[in-house]
Amino acid sequence: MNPKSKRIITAVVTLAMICSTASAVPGFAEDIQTDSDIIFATGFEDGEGIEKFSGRGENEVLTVTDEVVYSGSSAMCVSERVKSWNGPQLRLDDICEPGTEYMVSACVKSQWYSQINLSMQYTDSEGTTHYSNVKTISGDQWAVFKDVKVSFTSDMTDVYVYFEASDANTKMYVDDFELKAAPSIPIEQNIPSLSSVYSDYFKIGTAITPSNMSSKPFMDLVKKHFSSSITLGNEMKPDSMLNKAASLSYLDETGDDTNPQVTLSAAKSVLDYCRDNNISVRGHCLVWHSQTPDWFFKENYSDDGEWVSKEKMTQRMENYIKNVFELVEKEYPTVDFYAWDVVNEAWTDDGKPRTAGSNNTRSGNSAWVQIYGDNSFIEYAFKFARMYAPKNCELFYNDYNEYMPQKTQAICDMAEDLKGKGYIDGIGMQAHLDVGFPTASAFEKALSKFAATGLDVQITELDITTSDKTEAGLQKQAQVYSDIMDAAVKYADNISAVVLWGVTDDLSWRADRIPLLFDSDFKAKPAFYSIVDGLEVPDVTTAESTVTQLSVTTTSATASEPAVTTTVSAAEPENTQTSVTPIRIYGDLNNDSVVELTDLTLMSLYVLGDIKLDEETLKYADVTDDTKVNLADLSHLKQYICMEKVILGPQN
Ligand code: 9MR
Repeated sequence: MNPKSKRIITAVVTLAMICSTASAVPGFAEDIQTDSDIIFATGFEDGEGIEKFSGRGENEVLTVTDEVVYSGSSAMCVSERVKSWNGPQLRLDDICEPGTEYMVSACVKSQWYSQINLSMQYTDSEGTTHYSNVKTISGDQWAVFKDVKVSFTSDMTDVYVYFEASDANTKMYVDDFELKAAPSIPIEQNIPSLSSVYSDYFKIGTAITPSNMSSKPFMDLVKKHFSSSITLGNEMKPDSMLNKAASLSYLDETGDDTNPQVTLSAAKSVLDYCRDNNISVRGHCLVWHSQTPDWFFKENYSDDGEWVSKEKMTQRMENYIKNVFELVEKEYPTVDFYAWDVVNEAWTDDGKPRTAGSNNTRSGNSAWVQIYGDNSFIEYAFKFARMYAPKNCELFYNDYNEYMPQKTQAICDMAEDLKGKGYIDGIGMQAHLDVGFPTASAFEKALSKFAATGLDVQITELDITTSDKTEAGLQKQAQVYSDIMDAAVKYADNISAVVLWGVTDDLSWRADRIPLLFDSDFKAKPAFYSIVDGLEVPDVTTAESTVTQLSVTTTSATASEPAVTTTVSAAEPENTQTSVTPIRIYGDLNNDSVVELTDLTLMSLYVLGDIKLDEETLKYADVTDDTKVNLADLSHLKQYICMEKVILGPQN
């Protein structure tokens, strides 16, 4: 059914549901818990609380200072840092409970301009230590981390929260540290369930990680809206599944260095949840240049070893894929792994294989290309996946920026070839989008080409960023979400699943540009309503209330298509005490106050002659400051994005 024609019933139903919520759920407002338990808090006045912190390296000295403070008269000073990862840490598993969500607030400053990370460390049940950045703030002023959510599970030990700064050899200061239990906020029960609303079209799913499971409201949202499909955000990627210690032991015992051993330990809590709640899983992902350890590709499984030969790597790849499918079948025989991303992100935006090398040395490089010389490893991966995957499991190629014309073509060509060989079932469009780029029609164009291959298509990682966090910005985001979902419904016959990359904005990988359907208080955003309005709500009866469907006609609002060269309104400054007027920076082509891949994409489209840029944008695109915008600027911007130390724009 045409999605537009379905906009008859439920724009109003939704409105009725929102309006009815307060009265339909008695005492709803009062139920929201706003007070939280403080576990530990200190402003370091007179050195109070400093003994709870320790240095992460061997050298740091933690003292009380009155020279650099955020509030009061004291702060903690961390000196003698010799590495960027040196900094203060606080052990959590001594003072917090597993499976419970906490919030950390702190003001942190580096002596000079720096990128400051609030991160976590834990040791898993197999003794491996893991580190993850939870939130990053850059600048030369105090970074104010406010209510950053942290949690851990019962199989994690030696759990720490810590701060690090990208520059070594500088002092760090911490003030107003607070650790408290997160409040449990009830979710909105009286809104339609996304999975149900779209049940006639395709599965609706999301990506979660084990730490999300500590939040009851978060998991309530998962259950209500995304219970048709779950992807593990990180825990079924090669670096989580490949078990180096077991692979080395196997090599020791057998002399065979072609049989990498695998584990599902990182994925356990989420997979147990899917099993217990009968939720289907998208396996993500088997073969990828990123989040894959170097030792997998090296002689003797040594990070510093020589690259192995193509023949040996093909044997390793076959055994690895076989071992993953066998382990999944052994440990989770009842879980429906209905799809697997067999190969992830192998084509560049201009439709070429990636550059050979280690992604761990230089971001974006591919060890697969290093060994095979080209993208011929893709066919091997699909061939082995087909050999070892269960019959009902669909095998996908998955990628981002799928709408870049040369990339679309490269994926279609590859897919046609693999389809002819019977190896591939579907194409995954990650769909990490922004309100300013690409247009929904550009996205739909790629979707239509993928659909034309006759393969299944899935939108696998949908999120749409906006830097404008005002009501107008949220409305624009809602419109783009609506346009993308309309395109998906239009091609519903070819699409089996649409998966969001996360649930609430604050826990998204792109949290600073609030790309998801629910906010940090678990409330549905305009984007949510924009994608349910116009579709029938199958059954909205909830334990709390019954909503009557109204048969009143309404029309949906339309917004003009976002132009490529957007005039972006000021990004809302986050985690700063006073608001600042954003200044346009060199390299920021879409004027959203950050320089990142979207800007690179825009620049490459311009350099290829596919789009035009206005004069103002061209000024900021001239990152080499030579009054031209050409390949040199593209390469310069790419270096910057790959974290190489280059200056964008005029040198002074
Ligand atoms: O969501 C993932 C984030 O937590 C990781 O830090 C990041 C590191 O590569 O990977 C994210 O997931 C990626 C996904 O696996 C593939 N497509 C892009 C996603 C965002 O980077």
